Amino acid sequence: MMRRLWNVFVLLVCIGLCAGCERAETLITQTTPTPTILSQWAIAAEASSQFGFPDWSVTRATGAPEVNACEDDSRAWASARGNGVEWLRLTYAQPVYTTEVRIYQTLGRGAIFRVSLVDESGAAQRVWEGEDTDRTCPGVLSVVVPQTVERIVGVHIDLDESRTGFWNEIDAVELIGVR
Ligand SMILES: [Ca+2]
Repeated sequence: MMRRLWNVFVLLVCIGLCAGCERAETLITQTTPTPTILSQWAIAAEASSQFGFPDWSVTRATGAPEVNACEDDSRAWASARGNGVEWLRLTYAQPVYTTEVRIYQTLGRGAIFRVSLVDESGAAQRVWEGEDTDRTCPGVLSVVVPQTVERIVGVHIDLDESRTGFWNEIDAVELIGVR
């Protein structure tokens, strides 16, 4: 009798342990994954004009920064005329809920007057407008935004080079966001 009771007790303990294991496993699978912050460089670009090709062309604004000086350098994008309204649009491989854009400038800083984010439908939304008063060169214009609702795949930059009367060369544009 005692032995049978003991066997029943052991069986109940095993069932309890297994149920506990199952619950623990369920809890683990329900844990929300940590959001991945992704920093990326443009894979393609187009612009209103370019000074040359391949030097100073739009492709020079793709990829990571290459110029570590304030100078006229063919590894950065430059417009054809350097004295009027221009635009530069970058495309990225991974759509992200964007939190920041960083524009790496290597010459003639001060012409950028508007920055917009392009979502997967192609719609552009303005996130910054004004005057880039920081003259640090080479330098980065950082535009921090509340995390976007739409996933972003592009950055559109508007410049007015009549503000500075000179070429505003852009070496790279970094897009930061949550995947
Ligand atoms: Ca470059």
